[in-house]
Amino acid sequence: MGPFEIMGVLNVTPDSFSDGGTFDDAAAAVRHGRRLVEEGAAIVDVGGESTRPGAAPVPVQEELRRVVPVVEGLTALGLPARVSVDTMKLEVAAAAVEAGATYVNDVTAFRHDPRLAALVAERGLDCCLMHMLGEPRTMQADPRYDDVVSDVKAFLEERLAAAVAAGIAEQRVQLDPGIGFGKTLEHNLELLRRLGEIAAIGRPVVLGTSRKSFIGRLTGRDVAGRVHGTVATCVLGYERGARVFRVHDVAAVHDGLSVAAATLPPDGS
Ligand code: HH2
Repeated sequence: MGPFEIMGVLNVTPDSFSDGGTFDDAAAAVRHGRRLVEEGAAIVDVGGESTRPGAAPVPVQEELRRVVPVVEGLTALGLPARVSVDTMKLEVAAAAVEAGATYVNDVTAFRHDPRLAALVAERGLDCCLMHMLGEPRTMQADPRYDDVVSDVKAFLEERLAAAVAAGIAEQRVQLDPGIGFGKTLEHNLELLRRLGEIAAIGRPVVLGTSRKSFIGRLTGRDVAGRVHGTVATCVLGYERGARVFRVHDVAAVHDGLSVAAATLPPDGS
């Protein structure tokens, strides 16, 4: 892995908060995935279920119908990038892996279905374990922590231990503080300020700030206007130890991180 990796977001959903409905045709989604890689994505994260606050769960057959053809299409292109599947469902992860995905991004960190951990272990896949308080339907209703950074860190350490206990090699695991998942504006900012405490766990930190509402709160911009704010969070996150950046605007973030990486030592110290 270089000094940083970009995970390009490819949502094949009618209702994602920033790109919903744009790529609900598989061929258009595959074309966009190729473009993300051309712009610098090392991972393309294919998702068929929105996890925005208040989102309704998607039936498994529908999620399979959305995700599998896109993973197949991207794999067939032989791109210089890994394909990731953003799902909490075993059936969807298993089918995506059969279609060529080698990375599982589960926003429940294997709590929704622990059999996902067994799949990742057996197939030697990479995975991202993310912190979320509650579930998407209700997570933004008055989230509370003793200390958000310590609580998130303890959670990620516990989920890392559970993943290793399930047979996943530690070097396959990346950790994500879950910006916006059961967090107020102040919780998100505190996590970004003290991201180094999460990086100190010793696994690569994934940061998913892209176009999120806290950037809108700070800038007054709608989703399409949040790219500059997103780049700022990625550059600062990189300085504080994040190494994988899950974003929609790959070209802009790649530019920002290339400059940041050239001006900072690669270990962020
Ligand atoms: N954020 C979203 C979805 N998946 N996965 C990880 N690891 N980290 C994140 O921060 C993260 C994630 C939400 O963003 P998006 O995919 O753009 O929207 P939606 O959930 O509405 O599809």
